[in-house]
Amino acid sequence: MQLRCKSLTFFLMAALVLVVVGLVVTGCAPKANVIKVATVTPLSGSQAAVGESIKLGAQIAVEEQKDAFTKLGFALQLDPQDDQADPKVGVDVAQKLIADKEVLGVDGHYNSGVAIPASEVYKTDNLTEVSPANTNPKVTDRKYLDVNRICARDDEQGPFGADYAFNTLKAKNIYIVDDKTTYGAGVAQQFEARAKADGATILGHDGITAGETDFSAVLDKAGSAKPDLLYFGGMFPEGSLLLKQMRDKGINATFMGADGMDDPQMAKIAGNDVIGAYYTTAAGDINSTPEGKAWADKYTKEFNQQPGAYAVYGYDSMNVLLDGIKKAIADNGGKAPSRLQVSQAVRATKDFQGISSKVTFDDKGDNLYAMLFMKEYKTADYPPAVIQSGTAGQYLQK
Ligand code: ABU
Repeated sequence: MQLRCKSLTFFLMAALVLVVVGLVVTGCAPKANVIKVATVTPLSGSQAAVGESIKLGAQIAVEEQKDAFTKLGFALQLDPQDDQADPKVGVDVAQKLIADKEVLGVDGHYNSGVAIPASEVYKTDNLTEVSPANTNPKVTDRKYLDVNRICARDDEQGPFGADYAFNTLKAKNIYIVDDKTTYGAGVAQQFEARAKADGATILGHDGITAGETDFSAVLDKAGSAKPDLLYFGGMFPEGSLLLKQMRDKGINATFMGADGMDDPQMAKIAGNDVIGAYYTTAAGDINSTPEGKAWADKYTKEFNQQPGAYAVYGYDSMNVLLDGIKKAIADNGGKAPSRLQVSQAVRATKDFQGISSKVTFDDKGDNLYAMLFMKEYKTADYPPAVIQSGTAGQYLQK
């Protein structure tokens, strides 16, 4: 009898081992409850530097929160994706993320022109997005439950720049150039509307193409109009070259851009020609608070490079997302929440204390605490000095 019992135990143990080995070999091993959160930013192409820094900021947040998720019974994983700053690629990435049911949130995108079409895909299954840097009004004006941003909007940023140009820099005659993208043309149009309302004369408004490197034609036209100030709506790869070529041609108008210029690459490309240039941005000076400086030091130590302007916004956006997921898990009795439950929890974010800013979303997904900053390159060193700042809402286009 004892022998039969021992044989049975041996048989059962052997069977268990075989089942486990079989599951592992066939890839069907029982998995921990996985929750994935994605970053979607440009990780290749001319805007890769800014996209990489947002991703690395988000990576810090995920690493910090892994233990908390383990205690809740979930394996938290970062899923970094490259949208190449291209709307078509962004939509393909969005479709891939929608198909992966373990993905519960997206930290991104960087480019408004990519985020807008991609969000039409996320919307099909309520996959929530928190953007660190999309500033075009349309991103949130559609009032999608799953689209949020923690930064300011271009119908605040453009007017903020125009008021500063007209009232503080006393620029009365202005020439505008934009890169014809959703973001660049959008912020330039918002700038133009407020500058005109302030009383400025717009001498001309031309477009360049993203990826172009020779701006002679547009600069010859702008230079002959003799503006006090040239405003550029677009990104740092083109804006920095435009500034450099403007100075090479002897055009000494003041240069002003928007937050597409807010990257260490601007000074690297434009060199000393960057001195005296202004830009508005939704990203503050990370070193202006002790918490911000400690975070920047951690980033620099971990990745051996200084954080780009929006890196900490990538970190804060990810933490807003993870906070919402944790609340949705709690509301769901400790079980994995649905994407809709996560979207609802994220939208309900109130007085979340990030490093860059507090976050409370309004009914559109805009952050009531968003700020705007005017930066001026007094030397060719990044980051340039913040010379004015204020809550973004006060500048909203009238
Ligand atoms: N706001 C910075 C540039 C990114 C974008 O909104 O397109």
